[in-house]
Amino acid sequence: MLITDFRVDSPNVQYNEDSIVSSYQYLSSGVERSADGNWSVRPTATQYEFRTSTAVPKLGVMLVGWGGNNGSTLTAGILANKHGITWMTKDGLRKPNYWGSLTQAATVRVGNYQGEEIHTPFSSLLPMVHPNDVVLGGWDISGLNLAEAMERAKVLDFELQRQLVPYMQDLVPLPGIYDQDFIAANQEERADNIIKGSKREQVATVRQQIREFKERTGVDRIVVLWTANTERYSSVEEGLNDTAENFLSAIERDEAEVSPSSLFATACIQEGVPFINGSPQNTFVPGLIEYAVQRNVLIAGDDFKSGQTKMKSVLVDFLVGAGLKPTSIVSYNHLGNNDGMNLSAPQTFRSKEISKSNVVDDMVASNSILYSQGEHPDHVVVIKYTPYVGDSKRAMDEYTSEIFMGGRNTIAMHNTCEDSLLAAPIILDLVILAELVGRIQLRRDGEDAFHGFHPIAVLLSYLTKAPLVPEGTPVVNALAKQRAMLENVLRACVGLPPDNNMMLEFKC
Ligand code: NAI
Ligand code: DG6
Repeated sequence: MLITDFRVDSPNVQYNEDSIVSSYQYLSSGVERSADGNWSVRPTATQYEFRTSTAVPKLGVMLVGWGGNNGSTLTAGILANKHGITWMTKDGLRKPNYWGSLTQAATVRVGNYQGEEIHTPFSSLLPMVHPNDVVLGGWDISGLNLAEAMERAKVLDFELQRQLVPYMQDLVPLPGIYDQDFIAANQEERADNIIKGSKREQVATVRQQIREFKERTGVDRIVVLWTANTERYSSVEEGLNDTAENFLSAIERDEAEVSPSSLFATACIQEGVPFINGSPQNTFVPGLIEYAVQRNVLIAGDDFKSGQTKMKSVLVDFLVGAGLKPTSIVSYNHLGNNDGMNLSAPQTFRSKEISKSNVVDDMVASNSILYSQGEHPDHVVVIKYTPYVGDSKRAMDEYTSEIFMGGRNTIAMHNTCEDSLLAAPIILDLVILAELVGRIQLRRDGEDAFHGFHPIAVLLSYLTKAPLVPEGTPVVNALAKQRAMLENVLRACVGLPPDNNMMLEFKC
């Protein structure tokens, strides 16, 4: 059964006019090693207080790459939902939905009522922005309006597109920062909507564009998200981008190695606006990370975790968790959209190859019964541009594992799906959760003042292939763990314990 409206009845939770305050005991465990080499594991209990503002703002979402497949598909999806647009297909009448969005289409268990499991929408855990209320805007180096961009993307049914044109034809992307050195040469043809000037001037222009958008739309908060082309990696060099100071002076000097995505992120940090990177490149060079932390502005990334990788972060977790040893993972995919065309250049492909390749590391490292020190499965990632299939990506995976007594198990998978229909709901979750995370404050026992989470938003890891984390923080790729982290933190904010699945009440 689904309940959408509930209150937590506990002396540890207070519902105030503009906030929910919960007093929370965080149970964990610490590991220690004595001088004589003996290990001990000690349960720990730390008291926290969470304070979540319940004032849901009017949210502006500015997409870099707004006119791309993801950007136009997300815009169309929101407008279709908002205006209740239905459309006929050969399979019958279709209605808009937000399927694929964790916040909008997934539930969490809150308890049991007379033997029946009770769930609530993820979005009912804490007050969140509703996607229909989001005000969209953004940039693109291609000047097509959003109706034309939707047509170019060839993702949505014609009958739906036809009805959306009046809502989308007046939406025109702002000019973006184009640097042909960072994306494939084959993108040059569409680059007709460009911010001119030095890098310092480009940052100033983006800042001005953000301010004007805020003023024009009257939004309370803005989140910026990069869903533009995958860039090549920037070279990380001492004196160039290794510290915040060096990075900022590299912009002043108009250094060639500062990428457009890093310039957008800089403008956002200077405007105090969260910036999320949905592509795989190293936008967040060390100096930029240091800058975001100094300014305490939320950053998150990298690379949406949509299809093949999501499956991988489930399957390998299952195999290793079951005591089976994946020894070879071969992930092949072909696609024919503009993303595929851009990734056909070796340097941009390399960025994607890196983010797709590191996703099993934590699962392999978790089991040294199966893997010896430094051992890793063979892991191959292939992407081929095949124009004919358009946005409908084909992903083929082969997982070979060693099993009991020298046996071998091979699992092969074939997945066909419109890439942008997987990515668009993830973009929504990223911006909705980034906004929410900004409204949560916490303090540990002994701390005087409330403060926000660390500006590197690890809580959004579920949605990214290569989660950006503060130095020294373990990177978690396993999907179930990522979801549990997010869900349990939100539960803590309303004083609910983690769902431990013990169900002891049924075992006596
Ligand atoms: P797309 O190529 O259709 O859209 C990208 C848009 O960005 C284009 O319209 C392009 O003109 C624009 N652009 C390029 N550089 C720009 C800049 N500097 N400033 C402003 N606009 C710029 O690609 P798509 O399919 O929308 O994907 C977007 C990004 O998301 C890609 O990097 C892709 O690798 C990444 N991604 C996509 C996933 C998916 O499932 N669709 C999953 C994971 C990541
Ligand atoms: C081909 O791999 C193009 C890419 O942009 C992917 O479609 C995207 O990164 C999604 O990857 P995955 O592994 O999450 O399906």
